[in-house]
Amino acid sequence: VDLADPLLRRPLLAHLDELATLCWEAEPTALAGEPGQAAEIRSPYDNSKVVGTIRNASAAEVAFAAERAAKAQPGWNALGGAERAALLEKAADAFEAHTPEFLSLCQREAGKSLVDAVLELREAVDFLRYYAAEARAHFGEGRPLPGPTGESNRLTLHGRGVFVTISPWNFPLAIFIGMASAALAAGNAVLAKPAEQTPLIAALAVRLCHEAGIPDDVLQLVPGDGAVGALLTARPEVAGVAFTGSTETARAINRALAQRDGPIAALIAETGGQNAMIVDSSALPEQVTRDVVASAFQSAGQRCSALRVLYLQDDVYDGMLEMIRGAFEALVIGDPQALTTDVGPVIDAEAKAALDQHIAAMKAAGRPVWQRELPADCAKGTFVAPTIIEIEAIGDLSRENFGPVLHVARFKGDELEAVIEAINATGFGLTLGLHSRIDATRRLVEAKARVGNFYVNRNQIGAVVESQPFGGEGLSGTGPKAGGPHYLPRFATERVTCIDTTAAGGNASLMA
Ligand code: UN1
Repeated sequence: VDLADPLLRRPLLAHLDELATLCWEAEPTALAGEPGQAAEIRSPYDNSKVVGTIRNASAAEVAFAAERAAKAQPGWNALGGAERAALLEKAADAFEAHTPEFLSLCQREAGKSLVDAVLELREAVDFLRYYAAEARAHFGEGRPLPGPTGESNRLTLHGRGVFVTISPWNFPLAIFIGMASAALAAGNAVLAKPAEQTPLIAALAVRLCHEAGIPDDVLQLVPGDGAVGALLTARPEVAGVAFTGSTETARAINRALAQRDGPIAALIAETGGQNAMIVDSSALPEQVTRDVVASAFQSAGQRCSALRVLYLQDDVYDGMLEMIRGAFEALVIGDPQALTTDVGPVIDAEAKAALDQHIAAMKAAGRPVWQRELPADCAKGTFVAPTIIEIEAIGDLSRENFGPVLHVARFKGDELEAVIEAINATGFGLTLGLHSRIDATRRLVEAKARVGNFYVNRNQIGAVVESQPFGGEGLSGTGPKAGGPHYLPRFATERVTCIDTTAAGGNASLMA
């Protein structure tokens, strides 16, 4: 990777043709044994353009990386929270200093709009600084606990050992570094597997962490697909896995961890959603319109927080839907590198096929469907036309549709509780939006909804580190919330040290 490459420092290229000359070779950090397969990473906006290549880890490299990590972890843990924090903060500075490169890669490799790319880097840096602060506060001298006179009790936190992180393509930098930095802050060595669609941005992140002083055996990039993930989670060195992705994969990881030798491993999983927003007739229509469009279509709907099912109260249904459709028609679709673009491509052909199939099935079932025409240049990439579909109820959907597709359903004022029950009955519990000016309604929804992040009179995406810790329950994940005060302890073990402090105490009395 040549960081001096002028192309890499220009995120706002008008002509993606220049991508042809930008070709990265990103290497895994463990280099021993038969090398794995090289894979080309293609731009979601223009599938003919290769953004770079990655060499995926082989089975021998996975084994070597795990052994190396296990050897390195005790020293990293012994550094203590404050020293680890200082290194994470240096990495945060390095990320900020490489803003153009990260924005460029977010746009090219992940197809993110400029706004999304900026938010992505901001969140990555926030995670590094927040977990550093948490490590400094909680991974030092520990917490004194009460006890009788003549006894000192203290609770300290320590790394569990080797942590595997398996991260998604939709936040290729923020969630990749968020999970890895939490594990590192807590004193673990980390084997970090990025999504196979977005390894290049992860490779740059890991490289900058190493340059900032995090040892290269303590943080290792292990690129590859699900097969590499399975090799990692089978390793006996692994004491914990942090995963963000589908509910199905989280279950598979859980089974793999249960079956292997080694420590009883912790699983921290942040998975899918079937997120709803409820809008009653007291809501402010302009605000609803803005928030619905952002929640459903920003990031091409590829956020696990995104709005999937909008419930509009009967008496405002037609007017509100018309306003939302007006804003929907104005969305600019196309090149993620163009400044005005609102909706870019979806990540790959598989994602596109699943979404197109869902839309076709809804049409075939006779649902009313509005769909945007795609501009001609979108034929080069994996675009899904932004779509609004009217349905009867959230239960009509059998799975999460991870893209720019909004479903709309109608409810009557006296059906509010039934709507909340239907939302809860999906089994997911990630984000829920409410637009209402009635306090009693807010209190009712808050009391009844089983959901991790509840947003009132605003959009329901873009949780901010520390202010809005993020994560769900049920099919949406194990908790605790990323970017919140309970996250780091889940990456740690606790130890209580109890000392007899009387003059004749402890070993002294035995030896007398
Ligand atoms: C995800 O999409 O995998 O609040 C989770 C938000 C983001 C969601 C991240 N923090 O929109």
